[in-house]
Amino acid sequence: MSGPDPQDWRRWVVYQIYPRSFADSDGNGVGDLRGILAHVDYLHELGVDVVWLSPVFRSPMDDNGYDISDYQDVDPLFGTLADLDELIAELHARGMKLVLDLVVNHTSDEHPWFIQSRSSRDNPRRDWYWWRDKPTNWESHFFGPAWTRDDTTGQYYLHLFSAKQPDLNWENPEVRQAVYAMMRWWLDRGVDGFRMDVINMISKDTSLPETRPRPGSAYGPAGQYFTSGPRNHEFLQEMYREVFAGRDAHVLTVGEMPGVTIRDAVLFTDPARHELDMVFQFQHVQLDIGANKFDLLPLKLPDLKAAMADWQHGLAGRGWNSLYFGNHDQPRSVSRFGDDSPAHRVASAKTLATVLHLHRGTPYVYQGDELGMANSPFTALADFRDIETLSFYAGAEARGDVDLPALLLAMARMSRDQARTPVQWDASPGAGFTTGTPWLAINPDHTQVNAAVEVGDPGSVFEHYRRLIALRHQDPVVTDGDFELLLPDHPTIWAFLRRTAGAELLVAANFSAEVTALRLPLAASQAGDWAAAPVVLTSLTGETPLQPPPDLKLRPWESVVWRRARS
Ligand code: TEU
Repeated sequence: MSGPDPQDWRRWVVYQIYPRSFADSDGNGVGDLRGILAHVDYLHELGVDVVWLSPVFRSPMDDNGYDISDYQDVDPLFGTLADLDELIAELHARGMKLVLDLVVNHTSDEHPWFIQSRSSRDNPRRDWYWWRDKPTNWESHFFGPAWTRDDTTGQYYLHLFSAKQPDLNWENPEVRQAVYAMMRWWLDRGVDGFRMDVINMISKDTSLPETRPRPGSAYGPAGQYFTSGPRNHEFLQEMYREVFAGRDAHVLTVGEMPGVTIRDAVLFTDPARHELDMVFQFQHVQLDIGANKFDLLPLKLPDLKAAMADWQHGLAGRGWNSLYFGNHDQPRSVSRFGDDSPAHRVASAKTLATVLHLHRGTPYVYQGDELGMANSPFTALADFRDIETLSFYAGAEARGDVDLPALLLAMARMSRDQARTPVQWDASPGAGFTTGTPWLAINPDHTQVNAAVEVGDPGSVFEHYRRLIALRHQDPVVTDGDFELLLPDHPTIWAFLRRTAGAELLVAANFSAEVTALRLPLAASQAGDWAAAPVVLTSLTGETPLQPPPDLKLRPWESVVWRRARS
């Protein structure tokens, strides 16, 4: 089999590092760049092609670095610019690339641009942010009003997130040029791409209309006035021309886009339009969420399969998918979509990875998912650190309209802090993450779930990820194959085909703790051929499937991948 072109970005696998929680080199309880440097061989062994670093820039850390006060320096908490240069060099030396987080919908209120902007109504940078005499009734993503009054001038400024994250005014060409200059500076320094934070919120409806308030509230969500707004495509095309065009190597770009539709995502990712390589869509991570993220709904597997399949078909041949079940804003995927009980955690973590990575698109491995890390047993308010979680709780407490013990239970399932517990390197008290007191408690299960026991153990989640990533690198059908969902309505089986002219993969996964038997709906002409096809990957390492296709009998959380050539 001839392998895919290693220079083709479509075959790359991305690993996300949340630096605060990855590895702490100096014992202050917070992860840092030297901690990452100590683990680059681990990343290389896993086989990932690209590392995406959540923000390491200077920041007051109101939102753990998503509030930036200097885009061109590293926060002392994480290290120095020289450490970052060294990380770029060490990754490059191993054939890996580095993608930075670009957070330019907003800055910190401590960024010099905002300090100048707020200083007087006639400051030259006044118009770099959104100032109005009267606020609208928009709700911020972190709850409460999206406008805050500034005493210096008596006007209000817009912040779609916290009051310490004022929104930049992208209508102003000086703002855009300042952002592009900063991006070029990083690329010239050796960075290979950008993950762009809420980049579909940069173009607002400039008339800033009132929105419909939530029942019982003065404020309401206003997404329709800033999601994929009127000039969003124009701004991204301008960014492409000003920053990416004409560079020697491909600059990898992914836009984080809450609320993006398939129709818009096609426009954002159609290569002919020169905007972005891919977007993070949110459809499949909102299926179990009701009125807000702590209002939990039961998740039905057919809905999850359909959400993923819709994007496969919607972008096929026109754009490109990104694939994720978890990141620093989502709870642990094995706890949310799998089964984190001791009997099924390992098999279900592998099965989730198999299904995700064998869809068409670029897979994102969130730190710790390759170890099968699960949600922590959080019980008290004091267990949480995240601004989104804490401000939701404070609002609920102030209003008195929510059952607080029930809310704590929901927070334990959905809080962003679940993704942010320290990476579990070994069974020692600090989990190999820190010699000090971790900023957020380490999951007590680290005595069993950790890299030291998993690396090299053929049955581990880590080794399964390694095989899965290697499969993508060896077999072009993983990157190139089209996608066909089988059994869309089956409540617990997730099965699909991937197909190129030369080869075909059959993926079948049991998303339940019950042994499940069924016959796959394959055309009669095809069915016989599959019976002889070799297994290329299984979640139950060392076990052979109970039945060859098309008759399947899958053990609890078993997933199997078969491959055959097509003539
Ligand atoms: O998140 C975008 C976003 O919309 C968040 O509200 C996210 O959907 C939510 O946290 C899920 O519960 C990005 C970053 O990923 C996030 O960490 C930042 O807090 C946010 O932007 C502001 O920069």
